[in-house]
Amino acid sequence: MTIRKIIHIDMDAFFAAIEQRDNPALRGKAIAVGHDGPRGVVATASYEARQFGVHSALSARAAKQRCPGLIFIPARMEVYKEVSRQIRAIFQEYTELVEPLSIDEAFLDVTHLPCATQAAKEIKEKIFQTTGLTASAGVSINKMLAKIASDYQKPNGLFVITPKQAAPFAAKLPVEKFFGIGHVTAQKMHRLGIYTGADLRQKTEAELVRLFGKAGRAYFGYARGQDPREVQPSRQRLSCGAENTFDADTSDLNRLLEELKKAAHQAWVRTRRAGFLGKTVTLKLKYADFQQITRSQTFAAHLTSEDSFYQAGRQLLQKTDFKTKPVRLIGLTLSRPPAPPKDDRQLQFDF
Ligand code: TTP
Ligand code: MG
Repeated sequence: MTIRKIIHIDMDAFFAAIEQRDNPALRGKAIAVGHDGPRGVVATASYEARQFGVHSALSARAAKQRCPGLIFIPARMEVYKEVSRQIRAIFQEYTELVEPLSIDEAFLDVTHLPCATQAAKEIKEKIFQTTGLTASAGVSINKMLAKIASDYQKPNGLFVITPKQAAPFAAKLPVEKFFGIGHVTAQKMHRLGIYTGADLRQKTEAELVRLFGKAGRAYFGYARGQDPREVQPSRQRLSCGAENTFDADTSDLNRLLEELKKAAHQAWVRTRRAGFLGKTVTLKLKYADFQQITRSQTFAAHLTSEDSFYQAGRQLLQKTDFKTKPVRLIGLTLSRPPAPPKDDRQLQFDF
């Protein structure tokens, strides 16, 4: 059986870190992102504010009591979403198997890579170079342990739980750290004298199922450092493009280039919004007689600018019959090949 390599990435104090990045006057200060009103709540707090006990979901009122100098900043969701798209584009450079959990965290299955720890290190660096923000990474053999690992050395952490360490690590964990064990279940476990993974291991699977229902089976695995849940990629987009039909058919090169530029721009804006990366450019033409043709070119690397995208379309236009056949529609698309099939043959495990 293949041992999986899972990375969990979680940005540090996400909304607050972005506000401190964009306004140097806020750096080093106790800030909260959220609405400062009678019914306001804290979305997140800078690490400086956390020292005073300010955290997500705390009321603005309570937050200011705990931290008198606290600076409230209104949320700028569009900015946070854009950063979220940037980090997802970085994840996609490493694997198609990316499961976003929230705006600032995701699981990545990198079983196909030679070294998961190296990939995690690179991803952290790329995130910092691209966004100016720090992330914490956890690396392990499954989702549960990878998520616990990313939290272990926050902020700016990188923590690895190797295949050998998985079971002993889980044995030491307090039960509330396990996936899906909330406050109520933890209380019930405590009443039964179960405080850690090691305590959980004393119970048989049948006993756990009797006590906790179907979830008991999962707890049985968690206590041993096992978690069979797969990384579920968000449905992958394979292409991103734009096309327009003209008011009048044309064979005029300048007119066609103008339309091509427009389509390239529309398509490029879409790719940026979706965090989409692709190496293949496809030009589509529909001639006046409704015959439709496509011409494609695949590059060695992802396209990185609107101009290179447009220039590729321009080259492709030369390979068509536009001079002799008037054109009624032009489109330009960036695409990527579907994910390769998973390789189950890996035997060696290098973390
Ligand atoms: P988290 O990753 O839970 O928190 P965080 O990134 O601010 O801090 P940490 O370093 O501990 O990871 O959530 C990501 C963002 O989601 C957070 O910056 C703000 C938003 N959020 C809310 O709006 N409300 C909430 O209750 C939580 C938990 C998060
Ligand atoms: Mg976070």
